[in-house]
Amino acid sequence: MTYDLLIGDRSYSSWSLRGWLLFAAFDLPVRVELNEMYLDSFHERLKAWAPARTVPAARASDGALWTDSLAIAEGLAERHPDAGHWPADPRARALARSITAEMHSGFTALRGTCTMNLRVKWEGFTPDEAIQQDLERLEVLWSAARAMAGKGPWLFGAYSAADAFYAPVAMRIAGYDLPVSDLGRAYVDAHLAHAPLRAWRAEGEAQDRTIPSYEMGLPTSPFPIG
Ligand SMILES: N[C@@H](CCC(=O)N[C@@H](CS)C(=O)NCC(=O)O)C(=O)O
Repeated sequence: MTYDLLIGDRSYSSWSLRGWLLFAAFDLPVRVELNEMYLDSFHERLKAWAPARTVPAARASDGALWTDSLAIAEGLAERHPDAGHWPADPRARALARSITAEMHSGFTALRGTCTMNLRVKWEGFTPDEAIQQDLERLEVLWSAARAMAGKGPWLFGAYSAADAFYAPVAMRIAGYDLPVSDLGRAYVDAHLAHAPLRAWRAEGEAQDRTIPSYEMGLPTSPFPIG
């Protein structure tokens, strides 16, 4: 079985990052096709992946098509049960699925205001009340995962799909210098040191495209991955 994955710009597309990590962090080879987001060619190319309308989208060589990151997680877990997308323990697996689904459907203030940008660190960003509530919720979920399964650095011991889904939020915490607990900081640092994520970011830097709508109008310093 081989796979193709359609992604957007690595520096900005948080959903693409999740989708790609579901392959790369689980040693599943995938052929990647990048299309620069929001150009006419991006929307044009997506038509060939219909009914996909957004990235990521993944296609298997047997014709199966997943048009959403959570569907990619479940599709790969179903086809590669030993790859480790979900924890082996049923209770941990239930929690991992729950917090992954919550990331997929929630955290709208944090995700909406603090768009992922792997090109710079923003200086002087002040989180509003809604973002602070999202950060508090993150701590609740991360602590619950650790209490059930975790010796760290990952939420459920070994890297799981839950970590792939929380990787972009970890990048936002790093890139906007958002306040988190020591436990949260250690988790963010684990993502910053994660080899697949570093490789993804380096490729985004090599692409060297700035999308103006992702600019915050704040002073910047280098993004904290070397
Ligand atoms: N629910 C989707 C969300 C994907 C999504 O919103 N992707 C953005 C890029 S990060 C996109 O393709 N936007 C293009 C558009 O909305 O036209 C998933 O989890 O895969």
